[in-house]
Amino acid sequence: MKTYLDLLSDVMESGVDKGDRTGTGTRSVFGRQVRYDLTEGFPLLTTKKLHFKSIAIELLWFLRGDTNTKFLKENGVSIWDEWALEDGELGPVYGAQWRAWQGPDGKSYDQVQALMDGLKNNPNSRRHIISGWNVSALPDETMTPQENAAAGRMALPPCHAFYQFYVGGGRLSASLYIRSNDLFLGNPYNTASLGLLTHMLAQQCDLDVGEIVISIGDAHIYSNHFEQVKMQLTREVRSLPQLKIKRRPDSIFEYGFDDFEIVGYDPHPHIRAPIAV
Ligand code: THF
Repeated sequence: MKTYLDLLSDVMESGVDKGDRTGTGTRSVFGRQVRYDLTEGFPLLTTKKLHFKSIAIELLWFLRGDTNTKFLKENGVSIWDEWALEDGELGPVYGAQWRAWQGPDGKSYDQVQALMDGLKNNPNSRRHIISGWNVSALPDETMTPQENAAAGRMALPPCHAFYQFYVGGGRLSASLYIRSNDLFLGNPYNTASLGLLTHMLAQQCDLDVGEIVISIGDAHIYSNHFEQVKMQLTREVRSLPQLKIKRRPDSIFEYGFDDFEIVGYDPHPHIRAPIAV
């Protein structure tokens, strides 16, 4: 995960300081790409302890088509609480777009099922895509996340907006475009989440895993994370853990948290940082 530390240094050294929506202030660069070879281990950050459960539960929540924090809460995950309504609703965020994109024809489109069918029946396709960027459901930028959710719009526009998958040489690779990436808190989650999804899809399709490639638009470090970043940059990377999937569920929708085991994870201690809302 040296790649990640290099990206942090790049932003600290060559980024520009600017204001942002949350009023916190960031240092950022524009347009970067990082890649991880999944055959070398599971890309779970070792220079800071990550809560794998939050990452896995969030991904299972997307795959359920769920947009209410109730399921997250029941599983002890609070990472979406800041943007939700009192009843947990977030409007048509990731889960809704992945599993039930509403077409102008009144039809509902299940992009994950279509992806599974495509990977199995037409692996060479160049259209293995899941898009979260549904323009018609984007928030009204003059309103708060909660006001948008209450109005049936997304509380936040998708950050990890465009997924593409590729089958070649018996391996499944994944590419993800993240339009705006909180490098200290969000990026390690996004990386591990994409790694986990790729492993799950590969298992369902009887493929081996290949690479994950993440392309970032606005790559930023919040100004109240600078000290944490500096501390992380003093740490030595350690060898990556392995992901074990303990059974093969009948479909991509039937995985549970207990099906996953992270083996050999030996990270440096957690570093606390405030999330910008
Ligand atoms: N907003 C901001 N500012 N950054 C993000 O990364 C982000 N997301 C999601 C939506 N809005 C965002 C939410 N994802 C944490 C991690 C990911 C989140 C939100 C919060 C976080 O605070 N992580 C703590 C531990 C918390 C825990 O696991 O319970 C950490 O130290 O990693 C990007 O998709």
